Formats: sequence, C-alpha cells, structure tokens
Amino acid sequence: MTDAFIGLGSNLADPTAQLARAVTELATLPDTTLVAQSAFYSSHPVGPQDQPDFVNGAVWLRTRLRPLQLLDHLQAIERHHGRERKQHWGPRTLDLDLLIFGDHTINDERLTVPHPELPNRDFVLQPLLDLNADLTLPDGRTIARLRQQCPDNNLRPLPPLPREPFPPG
Ligand code: A4P
Ligand code: MG
Repeated sequence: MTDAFIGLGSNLADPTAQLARAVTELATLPDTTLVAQSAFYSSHPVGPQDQPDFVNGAVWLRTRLRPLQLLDHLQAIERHHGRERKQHWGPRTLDLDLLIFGDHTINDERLTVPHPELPNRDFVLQPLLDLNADLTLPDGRTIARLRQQCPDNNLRPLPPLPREPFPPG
C-alpha cells in the first residue's frame, strides 16, 4: 500500500459541490481507502486572472494502484465532472493532481511526481499540512517549511460542509 496525496481544485459550476462529490468518488476507487480529507479553501487564481476564485482541498489516500493507474482514475473522474481542457491554468469544473505518491519520484511523459508546482502554491501546501503536519517530499524538504516560504494567494478556509441535513424549521 502506498500513501498518495491528491490536490483538488475547481472554479466553475458550484466548486464546493464539485470537490465534495470528487472526495466521495476518490474514496470509492478500487484497491484504495480514504485516510483523511482536508478543509476546503478559497484562493485567488494562479495564472490567467480573468477567471473566478478557486476552491481547493486535498485528500490522503492509501492505495494498491500503480501511479499511472491512479492517474487514469483521476482523469476519468475529471471527465465525469464535465472537465474540458481549453486553456492552460484556465477555469475548470474539476482538477485532480497527483501531488505525492509515497517516496516515489516520477518523470513520465504523462506524470510528474511530486507535482512540480507544489512548492509555489499555498492552496496545495496548506491542505497537505491539514492532512499530515510532518509530511516531507522524497528529497527531504518538509511541507511545513515550503508553506512558510511560498507566495500568498489570499487563502481563506471555507466553513465545514454540514454532514447531516439541517433540521427542518
Ligand atoms: N500531469 C503531469 N503530472 C501530473 C500530476 N502529478 N498530476 C499531466 C496530474 N496530472 C499530471 O493537465 C495536463 C497534463 O498534466 C495531464 O494530461 C497529465 O497527464 P491538465 O490539468 O489537463 O492541464 P493544465 O491545467 O493546463 O495544466 P496543469 O499543469 O495540470 O495545471 P495545474 O498545475 O493543475 O494548475 N489557481 C488556484 N488558486 N487554484 C488552483 O487549483 N489550478 C490551476 C491549474 C491554475 N491556477 C490555480 C489552480
Ligand atoms: Mg492538473
């Protein structure tokens, strides 16, 4: 079993609902269990500025899938959410990035792990810290230290989602 960390992002079509649904879908992947999910955060877009703010979060999975199998599943989930690949770093209904896969360093034409932009993104680093404050990259850098050094994207925690329907009245 390998510990895998997935980053979730959305800025179209009810982003918080997109992320909540995606967490459920990730939790039911084959040969995989959900260990924990982070809070969700709102953040200013990195890249083109003429797009809405993002909602971001992360999940911790434990999986027997191989990295490219996991990527196939992530891309299938993105497609179920109506994801269209139009503009690099542009708006999207759902983006799922494989951030960390155990202590693996991967440089495949389809997959770079750890995710290359991870050190520059508070909206990735803070959810990872929520999941595991002691997390490190394969090269030994700690997520906590990277979080202290990275640029500010106006990260704001969103209130927790209600787990039960609100009582009537
Ligand atoms: N790919 C390579 N490595 C990975 C990986 N570790 N995880 C390949 C997932 N995919 C990986 O992705 C393009 C290709 O990357 C995939 O086909 C896969 O084989 P994409 O999501 O289709 O394309 P993209 O959006 O043009 O680029 P990219 O690099 O995925 O963008 P990012 O890094 O995901 O950034 N601002 C805020 N505040 N919050 C955000 O979440 N997200 C982005 C997108 C930009 N700005 C943002 C946010
Ligand atoms: Mg992506």
